[in-house]
Amino acid sequence: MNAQPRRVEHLQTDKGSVPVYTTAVIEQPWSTYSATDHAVWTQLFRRQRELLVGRADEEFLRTQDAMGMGEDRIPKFDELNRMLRARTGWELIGVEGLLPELTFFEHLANKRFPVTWWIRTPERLDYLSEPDLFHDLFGHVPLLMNPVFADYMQAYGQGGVRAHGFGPEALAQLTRLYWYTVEFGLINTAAGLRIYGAGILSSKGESIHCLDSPAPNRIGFDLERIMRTRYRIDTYQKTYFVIDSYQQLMDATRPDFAPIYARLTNEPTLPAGEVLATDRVFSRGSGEGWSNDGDV
Ligand code: HBI
Ligand code: FE
Repeated sequence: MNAQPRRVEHLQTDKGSVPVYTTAVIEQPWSTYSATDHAVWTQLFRRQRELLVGRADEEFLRTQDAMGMGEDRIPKFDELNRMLRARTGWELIGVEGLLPELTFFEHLANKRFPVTWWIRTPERLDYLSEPDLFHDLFGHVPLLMNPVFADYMQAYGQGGVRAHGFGPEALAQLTRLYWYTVEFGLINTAAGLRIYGAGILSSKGESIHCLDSPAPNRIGFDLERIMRTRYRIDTYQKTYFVIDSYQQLMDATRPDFAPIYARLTNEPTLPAGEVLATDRVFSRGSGEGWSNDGDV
């Protein structure tokens, strides 16, 4: 028998909030969710869906519906897995919290997406410093139904496993790539800029900020630029990177990263808020839509 799934969260210590890592793979303890757990799902689901119409990539919203993710109750991993396996060969596995990097990469390389089994409490609806079930399921899972995006996630995991031989700087660069694409990415669609990053999709405030606020930079995707750009985890992003298509992500990730790591060891990292002369900057024109100043 498996042990009882634990709820592994950051610890408050005299050094501040410290992440705790866990490696167990567990069965989703669905029958143990309380009425409050389901109510938190319902409230967050409704709130985000309302906000994300016209903000999220239309494919994300359509796929969420097609998978049967709805507001009524916390979805069952088993049910989502039937659709995922058939479509892209991915499966969800239950985990207790943050995984060590190598463990995380190995799961992705084998098309297993780790989903935290527990959901946040009503007292902390708006901000958590670690993934919970709402972030993982609502934010990450729908795009795993897209074959190109799913291949990117696998390639990322494989790259992560290889990067372990290259030392901490290579790992930091790969983490930035995940951060600025999978978690906080924007996509330039025919209808305008849209959200596809799960860290935005699961956050009310950031869903608004990333598109509506004049403060952040929105810069065209550039692999090496991203791998040099530092980020903050405790505020809204100062910069979002914009892809033209999921194919662009996959194509950028296909080459061997070894020469890139070698080249970047000589380049300084960049602060999150800086704009370079070579950046393709997106801005709101006088009309409604977004335009790309740099590359007309
Ligand atoms: N573990 N469960 C979980 N979910 C994540 O998104 C995650 C992780 N461990 C490490 C990690 N992300 C990051 O280091 C990424 O850089 C890859
Ligand atoms: Fe995430």
